[in-house]
Amino acid sequence: MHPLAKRIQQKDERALAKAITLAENNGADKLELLKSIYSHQKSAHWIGITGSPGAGKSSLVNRLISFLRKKGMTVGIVAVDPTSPFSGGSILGDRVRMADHFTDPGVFIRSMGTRGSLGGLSRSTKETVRLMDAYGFDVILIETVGVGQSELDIMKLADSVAVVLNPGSGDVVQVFKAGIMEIADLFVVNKADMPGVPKLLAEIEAMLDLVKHDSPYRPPVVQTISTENKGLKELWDAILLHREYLEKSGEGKERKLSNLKREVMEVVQHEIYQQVWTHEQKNGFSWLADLESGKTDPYTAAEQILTEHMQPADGKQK
Ligand SMILES: Nc1nc2c(ncn2[C@@H]2O[C@H](COP(=O)(O)OP(=O)(O)O)[C@@H](O)[C@H]2O)c(=O)[nH]1
Ligand SMILES: [Mg+2]
Repeated sequence: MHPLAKRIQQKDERALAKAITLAENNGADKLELLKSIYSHQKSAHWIGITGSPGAGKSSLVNRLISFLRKKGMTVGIVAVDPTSPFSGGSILGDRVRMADHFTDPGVFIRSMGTRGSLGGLSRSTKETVRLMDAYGFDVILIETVGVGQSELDIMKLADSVAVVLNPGSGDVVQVFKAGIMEIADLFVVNKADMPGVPKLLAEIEAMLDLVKHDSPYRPPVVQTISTENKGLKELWDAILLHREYLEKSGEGKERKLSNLKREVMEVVQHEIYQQVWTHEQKNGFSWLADLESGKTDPYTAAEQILTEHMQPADGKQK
């Protein structure tokens, strides 16, 4: 067993932080670590929270943490903010707001940047969530800005996805365009103290009619005012109801399995790429000169690399 895995099991927070860094930086013994913790996961409820910047995701997460702590539940939080590659920006803002929770041993907050995640943001986020799960948090919240494909991929790893929208923001169209509508399990109309709530509610329902017309599950819509700590119970009830649906319908198992399938393929893809890259680097990218002189083309070069990699000249599998 990886030494960090053992310490994580003993609820050593510093070991958890170290393990996440190791995963993020793609350390040499990363797979070893992930193998050791895999069976220690306690199937926490993974909840994704997505929406436009400024929608109130962090405020909501902050309130949800307090709400869950009062119920005696422990919470791990992964804040993914690809718009802040430097350690400042909104991540820092989130940190300040989350400050109340930093001294609480039942809460663990980790911000992820895009830096260092060689295997892709969605992969290192997933690994972080798994590490937190193995540590034993009851609930894991994943906050991400709904902007691109990698954020969409991140949301797919959650059991329940909450999409945060604001009245008067034109969010619904954005969400629809980004393909988030299809993965939403519930909608949160946050800033319900602002004008335009009925219009937004109608827009969401119309959009749901369009997208989810043949599904047995219709995502509920809850209203919150996170600045006033309102609607948190309704939000949590909706999340629990979705969890119940996942269990009863068997969809939860299906989702987990298709996520696992994707994860295996991601690891394979990454490991092969890494091996090929290392090998080619050692050989000084021998095909580069031929590319430059026009003797070969990128596709032939790639084909040769793949062939050579899969069937080495000495006949032994690499
Ligand atoms: N009026 C109002 N403002 C809110 C509400 N929730 C959050 N805000 C404000 O919206 C801004 C963005 O919030 P934040 O949680 O950082 O959004 P994030 O970018 O989605 O994480 C902050 O200034 C919050 O105080 C709400 O329910 N009502
Ligand atoms: Mg935020």
